[in-house]
Amino acid sequence: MIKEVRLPEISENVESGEVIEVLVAVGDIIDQEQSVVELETEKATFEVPSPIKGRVTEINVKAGQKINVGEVIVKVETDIEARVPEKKPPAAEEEVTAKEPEVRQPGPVEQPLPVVKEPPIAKELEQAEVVEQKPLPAAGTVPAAPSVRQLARELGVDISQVPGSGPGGRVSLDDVKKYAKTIVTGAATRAAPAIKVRPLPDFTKWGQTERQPMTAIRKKIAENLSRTWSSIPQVTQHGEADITELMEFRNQYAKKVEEAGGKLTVTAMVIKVVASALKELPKFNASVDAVRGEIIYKKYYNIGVAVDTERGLLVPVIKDVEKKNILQLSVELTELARKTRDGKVGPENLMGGNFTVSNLGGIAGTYFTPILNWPEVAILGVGRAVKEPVFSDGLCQPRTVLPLSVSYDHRIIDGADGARFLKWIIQALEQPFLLAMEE
Ligand code: CAO
Repeated sequence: MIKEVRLPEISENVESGEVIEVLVAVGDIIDQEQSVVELETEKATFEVPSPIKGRVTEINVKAGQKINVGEVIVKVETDIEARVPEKKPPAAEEEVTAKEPEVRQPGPVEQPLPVVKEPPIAKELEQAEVVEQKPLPAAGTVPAAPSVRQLARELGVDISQVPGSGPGGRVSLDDVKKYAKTIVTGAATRAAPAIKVRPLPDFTKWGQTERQPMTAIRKKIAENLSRTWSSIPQVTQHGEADITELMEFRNQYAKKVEEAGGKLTVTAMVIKVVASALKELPKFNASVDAVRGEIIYKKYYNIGVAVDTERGLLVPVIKDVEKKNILQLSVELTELARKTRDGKVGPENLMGGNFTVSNLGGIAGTYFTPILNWPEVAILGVGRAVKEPVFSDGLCQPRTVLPLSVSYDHRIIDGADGARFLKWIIQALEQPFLLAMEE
C-alpha cells in the first residue's frame, strides 16, 4: 500500500516552510521517525520525521521549494515485507504470511495514528493513503478547535494572544472575533500617520552591487525587532561586576564541567545568577497583557540564550533553570548552543522563555543596548570581561571587570527596579561561593 507523508502542523501561525534538503531518495527503505526533509521556517530549522516505515516510491518536493502544512512530501510503500515472499524459504514465507495482518493493519508500534480505510489491493498503487502526522511539538500550545485556529489564521490573529473564555483557557470562535475587534478598534484610535516606505536610490549608479533574498528567519527577525522597538518603551541601564573571584571559581571547576561534557563559561554562570534575580524581582519574570490590562507573573524560570548562527540570531531556551545546578546548566548550554548552530533545534526549543541573556563578550565590545525579546519584559546584555586597574581600600589593583547592560519594558518596570535588578546581579556575580552553593 502506498501512503502519503505530509507536512504536519508546525506551530502557532507557522503554515509553511522552505525545503533546505531532501534527506531520502526513491527506493530508500526508511524507518518510522526517520527524517525525510530538512525544513526552514521563519522560526527555526528542523527535520521532518516520517510517521511510517517502508520504501520511498515518490518524492514530491525539492530543495528550495516552499511547502505548506498538509502538502505531500513523499509517498511510501508500507507493505514491502509482504511483497517479497517468493525469495524467502518456506519457513520464512510462513513467517511473512503470519506477519501480514500486522503490516496491513498497523498496531501502535508500526503506526500509532488512525489509518483511514484500506483500499482494495488492485487499486492500492493509484490510491495513496494519507498518513495523518502528529503536529510537530510546540511549547505553550493554546487549547482551541481546528476551526478556531483556522479563523484566527484567516484574520491574521496570533491565537496565543487571545484570552480564552472556556475551561482551561480554551479559545472559542467568539473569543477570536472579540479579540480581532479589539485590535482593529484599538489600532484605529491609536493610528499614527503611516510612515511611507521610501524608494531606494539606484546604487548601481555608483558601483557594482549584488542583491540577495532575505531568508525566512532573517525576515522574521527583522519583523519582530521592528515591532518590539516601535511598540514598547524600553530603557537600558549599564553596570559592571568585578568577576575576579568568579574567574577563580571557574578555573577551579572548569575541569569537572569539562569531564561532564560541558564548558563552564561566563554565560552559564550569568544564567544561574539571573534565575535567582528573577525570583527576587518577579516583575522581570513577567509579560504584559495589553488587551486585558494585566501583568502575567510566571512562576517558572525559563531563560533564553542569544546564539549567533550562520542563519542569524536564534534564542533557544533553557527550561526550569532554578532546578539545575551550575554543572547541569553548563552541559545543557554547551549542547543547546551546538545544536542551534547546527540548525538542529526545533520550535519547542525556541519557545517559552521568560528572560533572555545575550553575551557578546566571547567576541568583543563592552556595553550595548539589547532589544527586548517580546513577550519578555527584560534582557541582559553581557560585554567582554577585561582586566582593569580598580581602586579599592586605597589601593589600585588589577581586577577582571564584566560590563553588563539590562534593557527593560518601561511600562511595567521603573528605573529604580532596573537599578535594583542590576545591583542584585552584580552582587551575586561578585560572591561566587553563593553560586557554588545553589542547587
Ligand atoms: N567576557 C570574556 N570572555 C568571554 C565572555 C565574556 N563576557 N563570554 C565568553 N567568553 C569567552 C569564553 O570563556 C570562551 O573563552 P575560552 O575558549 O578561552 O574558554 C570564549 O569566549 C568563547 O565562549 P563561547 O562563545 O564558546 O561560550 P559562551 O558560553 O560564553 O557563549 C553563546 C555561548 C551561545 C552565548 C555565544 O557563543 C554566542 O553565540 N554569543 C553571541 C550572542 C549574540 O549574538 N548576541 C547578540 C544578540 S543582540 O541582543
